[in-house]
This record gives sequence, structure tokens and C-alpha cells, in this order.
Amino acid sequence: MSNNSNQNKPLVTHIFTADPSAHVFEDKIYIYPSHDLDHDGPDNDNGDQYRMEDYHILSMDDIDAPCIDHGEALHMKDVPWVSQQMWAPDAAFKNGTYYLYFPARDKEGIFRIGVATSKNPAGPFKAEPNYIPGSFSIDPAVYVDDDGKSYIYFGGLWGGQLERWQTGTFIPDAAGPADNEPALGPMVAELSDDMLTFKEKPQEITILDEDGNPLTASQRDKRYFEGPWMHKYNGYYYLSYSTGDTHYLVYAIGKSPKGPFTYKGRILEPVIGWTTHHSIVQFKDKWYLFYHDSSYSGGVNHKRCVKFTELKYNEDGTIQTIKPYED
Ligand code: FUB
Repeated sequence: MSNNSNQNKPLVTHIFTADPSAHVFEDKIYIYPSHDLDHDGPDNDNGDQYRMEDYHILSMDDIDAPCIDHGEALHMKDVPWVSQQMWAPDAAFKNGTYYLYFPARDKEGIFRIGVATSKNPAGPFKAEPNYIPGSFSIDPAVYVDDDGKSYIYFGGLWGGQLERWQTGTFIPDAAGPADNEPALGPMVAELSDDMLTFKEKPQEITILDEDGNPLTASQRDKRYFEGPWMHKYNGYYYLSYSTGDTHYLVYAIGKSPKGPFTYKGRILEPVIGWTTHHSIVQFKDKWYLFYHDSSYSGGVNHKRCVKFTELKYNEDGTIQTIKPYED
């Protein structure tokens, strides 16, 4: 599977990194990861072990070029509304400005999504003083469509708090749907032209099985858990995501950026470590999956390393499943 020196290896080893959102900006590959804190605290289902405090942006001039760490691009001490846990970010470019979208807990411990701006894809970024009004949960991913419209996708179960927003307000002890009920989908909203606010109330995305029925909460190897990503291939919208507690990266295809989407299959089999989180990007004439695992720390869930590998399509537009540790 590896045909150049960088593939399937940790891109950097001087810091722990995760949740890589890769983009081609200024003809280079920029990677916007989480920066995992190196601590030996306990691990739980609420994700308390993911105590990240800042972001470092990485770049590669070419797919086989050295990966550069551009240093601290944003720290939580410079974001007035944040109390802790700067989780998986994404970035977008529009109107000559780079935008960094990031989830973090506010002063009440509720996950919100913030935005910061820079004229340089590597930062440093300056955060807006408050989180995006109406934002909640985690894992923002922003897609700028060919017509110039931009969409933000977000949401994560368990520690990501998505279950708690089913009524539109935060219910601290709300449970998710029963096994026979439709699974919760990720949220989507069109962004305003200045990319700093939602243009509309976020709506839940429906993911269907191949018979046209919504995936149910019991279909844990297929249903949405966290880590949405949007890309377009041959005119179709591909929504990909993590199934969380079953540890797959999977995808669904639709004709509209807001869905509905039909489940199509797996992109990546489970990696070392609990979480799996990715992005998909075209660079020159090839497509790449950026992902992470916990291999470099010997399997510690919150000490992860970002990697990439080539992603291939079949003639019918389906994606070939990647086995992360097989050549
Ligand atoms: O990195 C913290 C959380 O772990 C992310 O927000 C999730 O997607 C999972 O990777």
C-alpha cells in the first residue's frame, strides 16, 4: 500500500496529534489536527482524557515532503469563552481569509463551536470573542461547495453531548434513541457569507440504509457517532464519519449537501486506539485519507498520531475499504 516514504507513518512524533482535517491551500497540504496532551490520567467514556489546550498546524509541500509543524496557532487562554478541551478542528478558505473552526467546552462545561481567522493558512489565528451563536456539540467540518455556499457539519455522541440537544435545548441527562428508533444524525447548517455565523438553524441529517429506511440506533457498525467529513466526487456528495464504539470509518452518498445520504460501506477498518477520525482530500491526481491511530504511544487512547494513506474509488464511485496495517 505504501508507495512513498510518508504513507501510513506518524507524520510528526515530537507531539501527539489526532483528528486530522486536511486541505490543499496555496498548492500545499495543510493539516489541522487536535494536539493531544501528553498526560497519564485515566480514560473514560466521557472523553475526559482528551484534555487538549491548543492547536498546531502541519503542512507538507508535497505528498512525500517532510511534514512541518508551524507551532502554536491558537491557545485556549486566548479564547475568552473556552474553559477546556479544544477538540477536533477544521479549516476553510474564503474571501482571502482562512477560518479555523474548533469545538471546546464553554464556562458551563457545554461543548460549543468557535471560529478564528488568519490571513495565513498556518496561523496564528485570532478567535472571535464568543462561540458561534446556536452552536453545540463537537467535530465541526466545513465544506465550501462549487457554487460558493459553505456548510458546517458537526455533532458527536457520548462525551460530544449530541444526545443532549434533541429538543433544541441542552438537557444534561438526556439519553439517545432506543435501539429500534432512527439513530441520531450529524447536524448541518449553511454558513453566513462572512463564515462567522450560521445562516440558518442547524438541521439533522438523515442517513438511510440501501432500502431507503433510516439507520437505527441498533446499527452501531453503520450509524453516525462523530467526526463528519464532506467531499464531492463525480458530482455526488460523500458524507463520511466515525461509528465510534464500533471503530469504523464509513460513508454515505447523496445528491445534496444536506442529504439525505445512503449508507454505502466502510472506508477504514479499526485502528489501534479507541477513536477513529479522518478527512479526505484530493491532491494533484490522487485522493488521500488522513486518519490517526495510537500506534506511536503503544495504544494509549489519548496519545494519537496522524497519518495518511491513498484512497481509491471503484468505477461505480464506491470507495475501496482500507485495512490500516496490511501492505
Ligand atoms: O479528539 C477528541 C475527540 O476524539 C474528537 O472530537 C473525536 O472525533 C474523537 O477523535
